[in-house]
Amino acid sequence: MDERTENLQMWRELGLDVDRHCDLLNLLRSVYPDIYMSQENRPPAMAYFDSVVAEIHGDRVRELLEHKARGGKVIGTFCVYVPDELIYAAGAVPIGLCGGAQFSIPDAEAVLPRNLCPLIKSFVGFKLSKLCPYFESCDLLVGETTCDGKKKTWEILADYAPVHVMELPHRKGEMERELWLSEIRALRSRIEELTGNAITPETLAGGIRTANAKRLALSRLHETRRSSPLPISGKDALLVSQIAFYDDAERFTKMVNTLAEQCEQRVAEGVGVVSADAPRLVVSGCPMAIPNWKLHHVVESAGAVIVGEETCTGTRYFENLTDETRTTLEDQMKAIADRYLKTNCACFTPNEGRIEQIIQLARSTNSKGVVYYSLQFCHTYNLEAVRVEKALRDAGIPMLKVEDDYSMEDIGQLQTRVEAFLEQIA
Ligand code: BJ8
Repeated sequence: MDERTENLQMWRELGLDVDRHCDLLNLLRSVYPDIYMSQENRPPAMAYFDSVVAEIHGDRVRELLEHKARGGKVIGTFCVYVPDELIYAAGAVPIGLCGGAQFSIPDAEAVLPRNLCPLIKSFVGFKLSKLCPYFESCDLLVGETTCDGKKKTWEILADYAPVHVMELPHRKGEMERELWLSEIRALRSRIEELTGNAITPETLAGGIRTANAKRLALSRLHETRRSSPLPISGKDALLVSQIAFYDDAERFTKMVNTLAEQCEQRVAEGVGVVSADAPRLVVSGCPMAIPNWKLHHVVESAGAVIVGEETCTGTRYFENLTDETRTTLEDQMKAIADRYLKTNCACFTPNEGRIEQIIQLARSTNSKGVVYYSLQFCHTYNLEAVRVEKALRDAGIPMLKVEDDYSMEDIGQLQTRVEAFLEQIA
C-alpha cells in the first residue's frame, strides 16, 4: 500500500470526514509553499520542520496510533499551564490541540455563539466535524479554567470526549499556590487511573528532564534571535514552536538543538536571513496555533523581522525550568506547581510581571516596537493591552495593536497598518 492510501485508510479508521479533511490538507498545501518555501537562505535544519508539516496528519498520527496499540495513552491539552511532566511520567503522550485555522470555525458556529474567540471555535469545530486525527486519537482532554470561553467550552466538549478540567487560580498568593498544587495532584491521579501507570519519583524525574530539555533547546534557539543580522526568520521560529506541541519530544529536542547550532554558527559568521538594518519587532499576546502564520507573514513580507514572541507559542512555553534536584514525589509536584505559576497569562490579576517581561523582551532583542496580537473576543488579552500600551509608551517603545478573527478578508488592511507602523518607527 502506498503512503497516500495508508493515510486514507488510517483517517477512515479514526472516523474522520475524509473528503472535507482532504480539502483541509489541500488548503494547507496550497498556502505553505508561498509562505514558507519562498523564503531565502533558511537554515538547512528547517528541512525537518517542513517535512513535519508536509506529513502533518500522516506520520505523527501513525506514531500515536502505534503507541496506543502498545497500550499507551494520548492526552490532548489546550494550554501551557497543563504540566507535560506528569503526562510523560506516566508514559503517555501530550498533544496540543489549540486551533489556528479558520476552516473549522463555521462548524463550531453551528453550535457555539459566534462572538467567541476564534482559537476556541477552531478547535471545537475540528472536534465536532471530525476533521482532526489528533483529536480523534486522544484518550483524554485536559482543559483549564483560564478564560471564560474555555471554561464553558469544556462542559460542551465533555459530550464528545472524556474531559478533565484543572482549576487554574487567577492570582499568585499562598492560598492560590495551595489550590494549584492540589489541582496538580488531582491531575496526577487522573493520569495514573487512565494509563494504569503509577507515577514514581523516578518516572517523574524523567518527565521533568524531558520537558526541560525541550525548553532548553527552544531557549537556545530563541537566544540566537537577539543577534543582528537575524539568523532565522520569525516565521520559521514560530513554526518550530508550533510543532513543539505535537511532535515526539525527544526527536523534536534533537532537531531544535541542530537548528540552534546552525543559527549559532550563522551568528558567529555574521550570516543573516535579511539585512542587518531590517526593522526588528516583538510580538506579544495570544498564542498562534498552527497554521496561523498570518501576522508573521505580513510583517516579514513588509521588510521587517520578528525577533521574539511573548506568547504561548513563544517565550511563555519555554521560559522557566522545573527544578530537577527534588527527590520525593511531593517535592517534585511542588516544583512543578512553582514552575507553572511563574507563567504570566493575561487571565491573571494583577499581572505586572507580564508587562515587565514584554518591555524586557523588546529591549533585550533590540526591537523598535511591539505588535500586540489579540484574538477577537479574547477579553483578557484585549483588556490587558490598555496597560501594556501605557507601560510601553512610558518606556519609549511604540506599539501596534492588532485584533484577529483568523479570516483572510482583513489581510489588506493589516498590511496597510503594518506598513504605516514601520514608517512611524523608521
Ligand atoms: S496560558 S494564552 S494557552 S489560556 S485566546 S482561549 S485566553 S479567549 S489561549 Fe491561552 Fe493558556 Fe493563557 Fe496561553 Fe481564551 Fe484568549 Fe481565546 Fe486563549
